[in-house]
Parts: sequence; structure tokens; C-alpha cells
Amino acid sequence: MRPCADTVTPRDRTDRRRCRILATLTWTLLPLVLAVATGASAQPELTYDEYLRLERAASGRLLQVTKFEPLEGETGMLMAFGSNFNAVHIYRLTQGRTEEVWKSRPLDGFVQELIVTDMDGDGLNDALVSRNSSGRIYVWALDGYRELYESLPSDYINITCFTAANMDDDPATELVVLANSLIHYIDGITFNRQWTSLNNFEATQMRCGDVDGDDRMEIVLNTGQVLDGLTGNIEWEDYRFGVWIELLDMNGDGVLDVVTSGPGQPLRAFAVNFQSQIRFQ
Ligand SMILES: [Ca+2]
Ligand SMILES: [Ca+2]
Ligand SMILES: [Ca+2]
Ligand SMILES: [Ca+2]
Repeated sequence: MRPCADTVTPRDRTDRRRCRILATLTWTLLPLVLAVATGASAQPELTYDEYLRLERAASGRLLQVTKFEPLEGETGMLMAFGSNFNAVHIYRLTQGRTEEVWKSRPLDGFVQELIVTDMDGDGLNDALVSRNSSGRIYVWALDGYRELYESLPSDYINITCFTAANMDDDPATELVVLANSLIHYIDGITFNRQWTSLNNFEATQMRCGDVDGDDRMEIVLNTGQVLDGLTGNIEWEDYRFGVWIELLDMNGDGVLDVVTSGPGQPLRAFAVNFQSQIRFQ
């Protein structure tokens, strides 16, 4: 395969994206690439969202590091990370070169997790979100890195995990935050708190998706609860999941499954729509 730089024009983001997907699949998921080349070449290419889910599931566990594509089609990738001096840095990585392009003001508490997400729901990532050890949340626009939101010091004492997903009828993505043992939805455009759970939860990782195929979103907690995304009611909790969870369709029925593992643990997968563990044999 030729390097991406030889085949991609600077402003053609679609080709660059395809090139990155292909390169990632080739070098990290060679068996899948071979399977596609030999038997499944007629299948449509992964959507970007599928690719991101795959990449997240296969990525490292440095929660303070995330990455995103340059918005204007420049070469390279942008990496954001939280430093031990309570700041977020953005570096641009190109072939053989790393340069800092932005640094935040000093934040309250150290960065525990950074995510990049699509706050306005138009399909393109537009925001960088940080949760900090002080219980604060910070949001910056990817376009120019202006600060869009910071939670008040009095809002939350402790945030144990968060994610981003569209959980309701408005097109904006919600920040789904487990803070002070309650789950909150924060609208990604107005940053108003739109919903808070009645029950307490203690998870350290969560993901959101339609895991039972009913066209409604669920919240999946690594403690094993699967919650209806509109009511917060527990829909299933027969198993305790591992430390790490991701949502991928593992049995090929078109419905997301819960894939989980933890230190020293084997991978397990659960089909919530069948309320059972998936047996690979
Ligand atoms: Ca967007
Ligand atoms: Ca929404
Ligand atoms: Ca559902
Ligand atoms: Ca499935």
C-alpha cells in the first residue's frame, strides 16, 4: 500500500478519511482486511461511526488522550491530552513531526478523561470535552478552541465517568455524566441539564446505544445495569460487566452488543436483545 500522503489531496477530507480507515484496518486488523478482500468485497465500507466504534474498542486505555482530524483538511492528525499541570494541550502530528498548536488556561483539577464529539448532531465532530478531578466539565470548540462551556464548581463534586450520545428527541448530542452517583444529561448546544436519574449508580465506565433494537437509546453501565435512556428504568442486570465496555454488534444481527473485559479477564460479549451471553464457538 502506498502511504496516505501520496494519494490524498489536501482538501479532500473524504478521501483522507477513507485512507486513514484503510491504513488502520490494514495494519491493526489485517485478518479483517483479508476477509473483506477475499470474500466480502461487495459489502459497503464501514461508516465513520462504525469505524470510530471499532477504533475505540481497539484503542489503548489512556483516557486523558484523544485525537481528531484537522477541520480544514490539513495533513496529519490532532492529538489532545491533559497534562499533569492541569491543562489541555493540542498537538498536531505529521510525519516525523509534533508541534503544539494550542494550550488551555489552567483548569480546576487534573484531566481525568478527554473525548471528542459531535455536539450539534450534524455528523461532524465539533467539540473537545474534559472531565476533571475537581468534578468540573469543560467544553471547547474544535474550530479555534474557544471555550463553549464549563460547569460550575457547585454542580458536581465527583464525576466517575461520562460519554456523549443523542439521548432524546432534539438533534443535539447530550453529555451523559455520572456525577454524584446520579446520571445527568447535559444538552450539547444549550448546556442546560435536561434530565437527572432518580436512582444512584456507581459505574466507572458507560456507553450509550440502542442495545435491544427497539429504536430507543439505552445507557449501559460497566456495573452491569442496562437502563432505558428516556426513563432511567433498569431493563436488564443479570451480569456484572468488566472494567471496560464498548458497544459493537458481535453476533451480526444488526443490534449493538455489550463487549467487555478487564485486567486479566477474557473478552465477553452480551446480547442485551436476547438477555444472554454470546458464546463464540
Ligand atoms: Ca457537529
Ligand atoms: Ca438530543
Ligand atoms: Ca433500545
Ligand atoms: Ca448483536
